[in-house]
Amino acid sequence: MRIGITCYPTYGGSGIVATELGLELANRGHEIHFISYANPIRLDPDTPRIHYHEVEVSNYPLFQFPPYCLALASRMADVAECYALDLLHVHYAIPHSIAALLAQQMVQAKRYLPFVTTLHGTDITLVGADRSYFPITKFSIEQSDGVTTISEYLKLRTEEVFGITGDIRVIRNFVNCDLYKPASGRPARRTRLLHISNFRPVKRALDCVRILHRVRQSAEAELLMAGDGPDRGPAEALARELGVAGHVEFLGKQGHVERLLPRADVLLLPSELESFGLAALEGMACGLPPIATRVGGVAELVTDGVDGYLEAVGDIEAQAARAVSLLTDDALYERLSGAARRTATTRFCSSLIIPLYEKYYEEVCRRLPPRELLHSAGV
Ligand code: GMT
Repeated sequence: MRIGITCYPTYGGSGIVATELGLELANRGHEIHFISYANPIRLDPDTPRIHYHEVEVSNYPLFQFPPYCLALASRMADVAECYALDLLHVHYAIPHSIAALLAQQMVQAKRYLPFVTTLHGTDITLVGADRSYFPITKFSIEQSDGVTTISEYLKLRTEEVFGITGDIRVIRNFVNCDLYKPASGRPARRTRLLHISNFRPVKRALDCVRILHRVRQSAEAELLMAGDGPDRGPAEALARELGVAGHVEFLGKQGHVERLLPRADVLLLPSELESFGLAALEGMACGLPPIATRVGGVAELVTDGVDGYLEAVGDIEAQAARAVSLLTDDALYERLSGAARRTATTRFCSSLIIPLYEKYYEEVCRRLPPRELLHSAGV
């Protein structure tokens, strides 16, 4: 198929899923066209069958807010025409879904261009539910030819929050288990906790520093903090205040997470809310048991006590106690680490999940309105 993919190209789960999906689809023979304002961070544009089309948003003194959505819609329609795209697949509803709807209408004199919207989390739970975006988010979901969510939890939230009654398909996050794998010959001594996020308040990055501080009262430990965002400065300040700054390394944004993960032992995901928890899955594929919070769709990934731990949001004592036992009990660690890798390979490996997207695309294209109907409706 010839597929146009639009996502936020910056650090963030939805952009990462969209990029990895495009790369996996290209490897399986599809022609993929990324349409966005910048090259997605994990994208290597030299990959065969991958194309990148930049959206240029020109600014004019009259515009207080440059209309990115309109420039994106124009580019989508243009790319769809030039490269005879079969389908647009947009990640994160706002504003990508509306841009796809506009692009669909721009080309409809010639043909029907279907679009699939994948909802990732904050587009529903935070931004979409905001009063100013609610009606248009609901409208764009209803107008999509196909809608997927990354967890059962998010599907239920979408139905609850927006009163959506149409079909929503759950296709969970995935990981390439050949690329994300445990390090061979892991050192016997385990001391490294790792947190990866965009440091937005919802991630509770400061909790990681508090957990490290508590863990160090009974075990040797250090903390790697990968990523960047609004809570990085406050987390650095807290590490100094708690006297653990010498044991926390802030790594900034990381291009190759698959190289970083196998250097750590335990993954911390203390989020306030997480529709799935891609960082935990990538860690599990590398054999890192996650210590996560029992929120959103995380329980669809992590089975408490089997392949990781789930604790209450903000319960530093409980999360630190889990970290101490994983760092100090060899048998426990081996059991959870092996189970974490098994969960990734048997349930969330890209080889299992990508075919679900392919089948869904075929299904969406098959149920397009018949040509005669479109003609009689003036399309
Ligand atoms: O929270 C993020 O890291 C960004 C956010 C996004 O929409 O870009 O991530 C969401 O999508 C990820 C990929 O599908 C999920 O694994 C995350 O759980 C989800 N984040 C939240 O729901 C807070």
